[in-house]
Amino acid sequence: MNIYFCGSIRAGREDLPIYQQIVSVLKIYGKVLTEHVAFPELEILEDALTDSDILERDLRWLSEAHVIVAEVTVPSLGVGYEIGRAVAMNKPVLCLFRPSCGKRLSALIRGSENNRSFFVAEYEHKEDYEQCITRFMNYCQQKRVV
Ligand code: 6IA
Repeated sequence: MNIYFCGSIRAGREDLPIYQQIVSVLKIYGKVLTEHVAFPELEILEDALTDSDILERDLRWLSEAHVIVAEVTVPSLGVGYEIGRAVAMNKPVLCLFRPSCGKRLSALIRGSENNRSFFVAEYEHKEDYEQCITRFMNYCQQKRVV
């Protein structure tokens, strides 16, 4: 299974430790195409690429992905864009949101929830999102998305 993980980069890296943990959970289920989102030294690694190279590469991976998992607590234009493109490609999307951040999730993300192809899960602890990811992956396998 190809998994596309989305998390904030230029919008702020404060949730990086959580992205790292999520990626390690996702790796149980398949290949994480965008593991670099959880790399602390991303800025150095990616310096060789122009922004249009990054966009082109990310869209190629998005089209190769079977499922999308996005951590949406830090509001990121890039993550919102990726989610919108994934929906347009009819890919199943799981958004993970931490309510204790004190902000409300965008209506465009929350409003997309349909419990069929677009899921929003709230979590506070690792066990919560582990469970949500397991349920999402099992659901996608049953639906033969993968
Ligand atoms: O707007 P943001 O930068 O927060 O968007 C983050 C999302 O867009 C992530 O889920 C990534 O998949 C994608 N993305 C945005 N920028 C990059 C990037 N930049 N490299 C790979 N994916 C990206 C290079 C690092 C930069 C700080 C020099």
